[in-house]
Order: sequence, then C-alpha cells, then structure tokens
Amino acid sequence: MTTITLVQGDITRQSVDAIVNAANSSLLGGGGVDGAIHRRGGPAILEECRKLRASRYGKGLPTGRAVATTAGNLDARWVIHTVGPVFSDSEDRSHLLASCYRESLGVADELGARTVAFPAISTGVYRWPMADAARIALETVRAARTQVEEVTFVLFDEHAYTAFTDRLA
Ligand code: AR6
Repeated sequence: MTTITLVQGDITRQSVDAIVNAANSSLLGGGGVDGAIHRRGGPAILEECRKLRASRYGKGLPTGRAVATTAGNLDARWVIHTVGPVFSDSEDRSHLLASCYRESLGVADELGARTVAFPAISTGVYRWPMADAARIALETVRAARTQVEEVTFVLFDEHAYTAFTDRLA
C-alpha cells in the first residue's frame, strides 16, 4: 500500500528519496518547478541531463516518459524528470499525463526509492486544468503497482492544494 500525502509548499525543500521534475523534452531546464529544481539542485543535474541527451535522448525525452538523474544539492538521492503533455481542448491527452505518474513510479521502483515527491505535472506552463490534473494524478498513483511507500504531492499554492484535497476526500 502506498500512502498519499498532500502538502502545500516548495518541492525543492522536500526530504525524500526522489523528487519528480515537470520537465520538457529537451531536459535542459526551463521555468516553473523545473527552473526551481535546477537552481537549488545545482549544475550536477544539468550535467547528467546533457549526458542523457547525448547517449539516449538525442531527439528529446518523449512526453509521458521519465528518466532519473542525481539530485545534486537537493535533500534527495534522485530527481526523476518527466515530460507532461501540453493541455489541449481538441484532443484528450489524459493518458499521457497518467503515464508521467506511472512511469515516474516505475523509475522509482528501479532505483529502489521508497519516498517520492511529485509536483502537479502540466498545471503551470502546460495549462492543464487543476481539478482534472488532480483527478488524474490521484487515480493513477492509487492504481499503481509500486514498491514506493509514500507519495507526497507538493502543491505550490492554495488553489492546487485545495484541488488535490477536494479530490482525495
Ligand atoms: N514546488 C512545487 N510546485 C511548483 C514549484 C515548486 N518550487 N514551482 C512551480 N510549481 P510548471 P508544467 C508548480 O509550469 O505545467 C517548465 O518551463 C506550478 O505552480 O512548472 O508541467 C518546463 O521546463 C504548477 O502547479 O510545469 C516545461 O517547459 C506545477 O508546479 C514546462 O514548464 C507545474 O507547473 C512544463 O510545464
């Protein structure tokens, strides 16, 4: 059984085995939570991302997939980078958002991570409506077959925290 915990705050302040990053395909950093993780985690994360691009993801990490690097100076052992889908009104991309959570937990299992922190993937720059993102995130983690013992959703603001709390209740 995986325990699900909701907290409001900054994911870069979490002490867990693995912190999940809402990255983009380039793996070279960006704004939002991606920028915050690279800033606080330091250059070792970007260095490994560049190596991953050179070795395995020359065309970029596909949407819905996940890959791990060191966590640099963060209080975690790994950062798991996943690429959420950009929200679309005309196409249902829910399976790709669900895939981010499932694949990240799969990578966590391969690493032996037992505690994992997730942000609300795709709900910032990628514009996914928060209530729907909360539904997909919680349903997917609940249904996942994983050895991860605790998943903490770290919600940045009140709006996100409330959406996840309402959905969990
Ligand atoms: N801790 C926890 N959550 C955060 C933090 C933080 N420090 N900072 C922001 N959030 P976003 P996306 C929340 O835009 O929508 C990047 O440029 C934020 O409030 O970070 O998946 C990447 O490089 C929102 O609820 O990720 C990609 O290009 C959630 O994290 C693109 O943005 C996700 O917002 C990915 O877009």
